[in-house]
Amino acid sequence: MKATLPNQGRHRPQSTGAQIVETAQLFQAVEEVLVATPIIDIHTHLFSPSFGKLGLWGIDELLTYHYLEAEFFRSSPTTPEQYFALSKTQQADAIWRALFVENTPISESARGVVAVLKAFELPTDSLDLAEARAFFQTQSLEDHIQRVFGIAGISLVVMTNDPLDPEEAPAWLNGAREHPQFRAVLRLDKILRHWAAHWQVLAAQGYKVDAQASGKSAAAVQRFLFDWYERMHPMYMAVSLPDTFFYPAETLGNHLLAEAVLPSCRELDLPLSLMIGVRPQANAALRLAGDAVGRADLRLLENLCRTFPKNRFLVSVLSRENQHELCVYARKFSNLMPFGCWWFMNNPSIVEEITRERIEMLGTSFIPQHSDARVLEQVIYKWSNTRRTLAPILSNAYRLLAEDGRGVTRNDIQRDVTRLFRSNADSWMNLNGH
Ligand code: FIX
Ligand code: ZN
Repeated sequence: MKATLPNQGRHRPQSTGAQIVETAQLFQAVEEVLVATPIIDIHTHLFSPSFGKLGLWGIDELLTYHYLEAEFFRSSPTTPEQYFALSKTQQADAIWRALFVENTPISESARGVVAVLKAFELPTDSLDLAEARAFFQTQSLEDHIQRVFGIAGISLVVMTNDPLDPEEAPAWLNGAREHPQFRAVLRLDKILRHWAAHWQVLAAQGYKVDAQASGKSAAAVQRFLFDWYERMHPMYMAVSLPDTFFYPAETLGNHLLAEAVLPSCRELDLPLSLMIGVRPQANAALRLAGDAVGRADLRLLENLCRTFPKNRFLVSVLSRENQHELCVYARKFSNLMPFGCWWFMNNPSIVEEITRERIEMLGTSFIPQHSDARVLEQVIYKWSNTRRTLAPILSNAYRLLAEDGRGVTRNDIQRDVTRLFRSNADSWMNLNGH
């Protein structure tokens, strides 16, 4: 006797609000819902206008993005020393010439710049940047932000804010104005990874800390975090961790993580974002472009999620080899939320693999993507690429479901896309539906 699959033979009551979408129409329905659903971008390096020059935008910043700098050095005889001695304009001209004129811009990051130029109806094959520069120079930032967010289909970006950054901290202390579409994050790398170089800044501000983070240092760090929580109202706390990071381990960073950061996150009801797998400065001559990737021992996640069950961990991993383990750990611990296809993962070939295995193992209980945008207009191509990559993946998941006995309505598709790109973040970060 042929096994019957669940629901086979029984007619599922029509879902309210819409009919079952025919299999042949699934791709179009998913595409339309993805385009129509404003996305919450949960990790960027963007800044709202009140941070002035910290907020990067325009063609010269787009071209001198560290992803493109790394590619430039492979297609030009210019050495990093020679390049970094140039002005920003000269650097952008050099990158445009090498990657967009002398070669075809088919890499993910180069194609992204082409997509931005096209979005503003600027020429995408000019020999120079005169017309593009003239366009961006005539934009007023607030209007430009609204236009960029509209094209990108995003409602909110979450920033990366470092209370120990000498340029950024004064902006907060001088009362940086909150912006409804830019929410803050309390970034902790200088505390958890570079304490030796930064503890004296806290001490100078009156926090009773010492070089060994001994005695009441952890309590003082907690007070520091509470004070900055009041200033920033962050969505979460965050740290980027090398591939060699492990927990537990007798390290100063782990001591502060367990005794200061995680208790503060519990007290303030904030997730902690762990971005794991950087091999810092594999080639320091490339500066921001010099970081590489390494596979981490993700048993650290098992240990953290089990040891701190009342903490919520937002996790992105940089090694392709770690992605599958991250999905398995997310199945074991509901206080673990995988997010994004980070950095070297944010390429369609890998985004497809990661997203398919996440859907297969986690359903819609994960956050598929973040942009990591450092330059405002990058959200345009990073989110159009995400929608382009996800539409076939999600519609294929629905096709398989239909073949196995259950159709979906447009309401089902809207509910799923909203969960993936909004309410998973909203519920974890108390965004209150922004
Ligand atoms: O630690 C991070 O937030 C990383 O995303 C950055 O350090 C990295 O340079 C980046 O921008 C990757 O996209
Ligand atoms: Zn980042």
